[in-house]
Amino acid sequence: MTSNSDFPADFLWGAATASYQIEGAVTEGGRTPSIWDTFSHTPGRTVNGDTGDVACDHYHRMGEDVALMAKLGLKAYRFSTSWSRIQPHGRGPVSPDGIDFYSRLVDELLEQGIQPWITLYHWDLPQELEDAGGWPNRDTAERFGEYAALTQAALGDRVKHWITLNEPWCTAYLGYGNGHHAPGRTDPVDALAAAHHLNLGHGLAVRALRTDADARIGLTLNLHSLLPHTESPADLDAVRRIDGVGNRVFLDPVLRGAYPEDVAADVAHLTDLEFVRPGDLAVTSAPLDFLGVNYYSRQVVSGPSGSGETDSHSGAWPGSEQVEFHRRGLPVTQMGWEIDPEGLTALLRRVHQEYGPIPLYITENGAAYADEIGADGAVADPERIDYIGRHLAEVAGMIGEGIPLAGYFAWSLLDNFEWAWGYEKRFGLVHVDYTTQVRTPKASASWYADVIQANSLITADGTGK
Ligand code: GBH
Repeated sequence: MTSNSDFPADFLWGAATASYQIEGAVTEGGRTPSIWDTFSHTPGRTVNGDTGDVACDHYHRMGEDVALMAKLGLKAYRFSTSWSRIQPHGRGPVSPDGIDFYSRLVDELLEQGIQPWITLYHWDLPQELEDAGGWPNRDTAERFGEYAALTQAALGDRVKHWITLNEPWCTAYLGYGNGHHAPGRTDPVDALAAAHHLNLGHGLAVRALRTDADARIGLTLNLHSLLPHTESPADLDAVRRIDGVGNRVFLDPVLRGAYPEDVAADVAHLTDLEFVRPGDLAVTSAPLDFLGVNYYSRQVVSGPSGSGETDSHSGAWPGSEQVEFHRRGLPVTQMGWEIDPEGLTALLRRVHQEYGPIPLYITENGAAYADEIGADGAVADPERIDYIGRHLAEVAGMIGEGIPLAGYFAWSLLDNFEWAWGYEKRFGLVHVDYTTQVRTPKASASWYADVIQANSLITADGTGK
């Protein structure tokens, strides 16, 4: 039987994590500190002073975690490698213990028939490279290309799916613009230079990874799905600006080989982009096999009006700090992010029309809720099932209209260290008790397993829920 709720036979069902959010074991196997170790250990930077020192202790419980993935029936697992675990000084030789950890993980995944999808950079820059200037320093891009080559040399015989960067918007603008993320720097020109060097590092990594003709290589962006507050010229211009510095600054150099001219004009009072050197755009635009998109919410923006909020966002939008963000009063998740599944379709339609044809994957989508283990020992999380189900319905619809959407990775496999929010926010399909490290699959985990098995949103009990 086929219906609108069915997925193509080869649709890739996955779940995702990131190294610093789950591994712990931060001083083991030759690993040196990353910027997130430094940042989380700096008083006032994370909620409750939480750090990733132990996190989900995945480094020591990897076998158990792969068994959970197998029970879920995952076809693919997206995880990130910790740069300072693999190459402790950010340059020079690899750590055999670091390689060994990921090598064992890859072997266990393959044994269970789960495709390993490696993200090479999910925000944990080796502190030594930050001390040398971090992403605003061009050399970091070169170092990243080298680390990509070393990681592939160690794992590329078994790993064929590679994502260079996770959400360079966050690294550049939250790390160097508003300082909400490591390394906590706040300079708009540094933020823009970081954005360019991330794009360049991406291109250098693609070049390195292409030495394996079988490698499938992509980039994951947290693209912003935007609506104007009103149809006024000022609000439409706010959409253009946020789309420019938030989306097109990352899409265009990679998929079109050029920076958008309107964004250069928007930031001209800050910088003439002297860090973009001749030849760079040929590197950033190396052909890609897929684009990964992480989607959580849609944003409504306006020009300066006084009725929205700029605070939490200013600094995250170099050159467009005056743009305001508005709430619509939609239901929100534990993060306070409004739930808007249609925003995903609007976003991917646009990406497909303007940047296609390129295969697309949802490399993250999910929701945080304050999940607790009930008296019966189970975790009921109907809101998460509803959130993921509604987004998957959009995915099915998009496939139906011909958008080349080839897979979906739920964020996240496990509850984990939610960056500046610490352990308070729980995104997992699997609950983690941070005292005992006991894993308890939530109701959403068995629901997701049913969806995967049925390859359809109409699950075993026929309700789709
Ligand atoms: C991802 O970042 C990360 O890749 C992942 O590590 C993380 O755990 C996960 O998401 C959950 O946070 O304030 O309503 O305007 C997502 C980061 C989320 C940043 C959405 C911008 C804007 C939403 N982005 N956010 S809103």
